[in-house]
Amino acid sequence: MKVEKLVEIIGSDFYSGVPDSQLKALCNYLMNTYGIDPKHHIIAANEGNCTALAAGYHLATGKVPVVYMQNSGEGNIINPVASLLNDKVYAIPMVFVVGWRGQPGLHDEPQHIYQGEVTVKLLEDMDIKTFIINKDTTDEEVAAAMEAFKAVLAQGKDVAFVIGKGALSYDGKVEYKNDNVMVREEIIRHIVAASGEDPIVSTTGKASRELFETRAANNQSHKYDFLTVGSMGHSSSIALGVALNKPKTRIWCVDGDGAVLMHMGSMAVLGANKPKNMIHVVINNGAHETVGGMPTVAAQIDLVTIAKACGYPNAVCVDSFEALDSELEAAKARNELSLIEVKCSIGARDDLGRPTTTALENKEGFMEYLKELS
Ligand SMILES: Cc1ncc(C[n+]2csc(CCOP(=O)(O)OP(=O)(O)O)c2C)c(N)n1
Repeated sequence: MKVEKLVEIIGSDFYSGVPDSQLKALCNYLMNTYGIDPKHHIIAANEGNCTALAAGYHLATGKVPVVYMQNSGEGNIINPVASLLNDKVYAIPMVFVVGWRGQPGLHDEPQHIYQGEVTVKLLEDMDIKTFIINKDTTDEEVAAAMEAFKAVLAQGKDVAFVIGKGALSYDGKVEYKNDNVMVREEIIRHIVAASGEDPIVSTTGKASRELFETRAANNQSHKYDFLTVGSMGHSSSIALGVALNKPKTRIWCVDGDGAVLMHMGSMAVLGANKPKNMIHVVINNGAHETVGGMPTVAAQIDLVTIAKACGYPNAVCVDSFEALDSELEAAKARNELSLIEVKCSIGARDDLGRPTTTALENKEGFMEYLKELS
């Protein structure tokens, strides 16, 4: 169905979400229609954050908001859904629009398989009434589902439209760009050159795919890298866990700005622990590039100051390869936690592949390699 029709049928004037490639039509429609607009459309840090923000909208207006998200964000909404929205607590009505990755029967990446299997069950367990929109679902069927949903919403309960692959379309185009010049894949090549045989924990999305392809192009083993293919926002905590237990090994985290924002509390925990053997590189393109390029708020925040305030002894920002190379070497030379924020453009190669090893092979190779290190 056309996204304009879905929006008309839902009839809400406030959307908060974390972008998803499967919801690209909705994200691009919202960006073209509202941009980022405090009254109508806010891209928040994680899906729980969206849910709470939307709850505040309801408290202030009495109206029903929409939260859009990939199904991987279900974990992030469960707490506010169960203990804030639920009708045994505050009975706050909300419409969720959930991109269904890993829909059973359709091929998808490992991180989406189990989440895809439990997507509808989890919503139902959370007492959220669901309606699945697939490619062949008609506008009339969606309108009828929304009519039924209205009675549910009126009781202070929550509902969800679960969106299958290719179910939403939008003819409008949006060009996402910024003024930065460095390309993420090239940044990753420079990090790989500097890190040598050090382990790297990389973040969710194309950064990990580019790291995988960089190793292949260099004829290097993949054993150096733990690719955090799911669990967005947690790669720096994984790296911290490794670093604390391999104190003589330098551990790198290659992070994204969307991921850092998603669970930013991890920076405070990193800063408090100050692992001397960890280098945290945040590639900041101010965007959720992997899922389409929709903005994060990271272009407007000062990550270096945040890191320093969290207790990182060293934090710098670079916007050229020359500065990047020299900061990578400086971080290696000092025996202290360092953050390097790298200003990055928005975009990636069209023919970028996906890891050809399984997630389990990746873990086993990485763990075997860590055994050699102390
Ligand atoms: C909890 C959760 N929500 C949403 C997604 C979908 N998703 C995958 S990558 C990505 C964007 C990551 O943005 P960033 O960290 O800035 O990296 P970039 O893609 O820009 O390199 C999103 C939203 C996800 N994997 N997990």
